[in-house]
Amino acid sequence: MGQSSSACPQVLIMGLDSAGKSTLLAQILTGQTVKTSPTVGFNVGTLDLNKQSPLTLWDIGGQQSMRPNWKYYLDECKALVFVVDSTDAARMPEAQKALKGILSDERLQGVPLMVLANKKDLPHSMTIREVSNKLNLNSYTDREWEIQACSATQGLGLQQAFLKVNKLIKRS
Ligand code: G3D
Ligand code: MG
Repeated sequence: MGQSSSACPQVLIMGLDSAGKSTLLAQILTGQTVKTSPTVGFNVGTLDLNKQSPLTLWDIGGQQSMRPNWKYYLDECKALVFVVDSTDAARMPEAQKALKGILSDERLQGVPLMVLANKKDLPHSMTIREVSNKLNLNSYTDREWEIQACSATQGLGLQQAFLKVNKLIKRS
C-alpha cells in the first residue's frame, strides 16, 4: 500500500497575494498554466516527483484578510516555500515583513525555507542576490534556506525547486 497523503511531509507555499502561488501549484501538479483568481481559503495537492517521496503542498490565500489563518497551517509544516514576485520591488519590504512574521512562529523553528523568486520570464525582474538582500535572508542563520528563480507560468525552475525541498526536508 502506498503512503497515505496524511503521512506525507506537509509543505506550505506562502507569500503575498499575486506572487504566483496558485499558478505555481497548478503548474507543478498538472503541468498547465491555469487562470487563477485570488485564493480564498487554500488549494492543496500531492506532488511525487521521484515516485518515492511524496509531498503535500498547501497554497494558502495571501491577502491581508487571510493572514490570520496562516497560523493554523503551521503545526505540521516540514518546509516553507515562500514565493515572491521578483518584478515587484515596491512590495519587497512587505514580503520581508511577512516572511519574518511567519518564521518567528515557534512551530516553524528549524523548518527549512525555500524562497522562489517568481516571474523571472518578465523583464526587469530582480536578481536572486537582490531578492535575497531585500528579504534579509542572511539573517536566517538558525535554519537551512535556499533561493531559486522560477517562472510559474512557464514551468521553469519548479521541479528543481521541489526536488531541493525534498532534500532539505530529509536533512532537517
Ligand atoms: P497568488 O496565488 O500568489 O495570489 P496567482 O498569485 O497565482 O493568482 O498569480 C497572480 C498573477 O501573477 C496572475 O496574473 C498570474 O498569471 C501571474 N503570474 C504568476 N506566476 C507568473 C510568472 O511566473 N510569470 C508571469 N509573467 N506571471 C505570473 P493575472 O493577470 O491573472 O493577475
Ligand atoms: Mg492564490
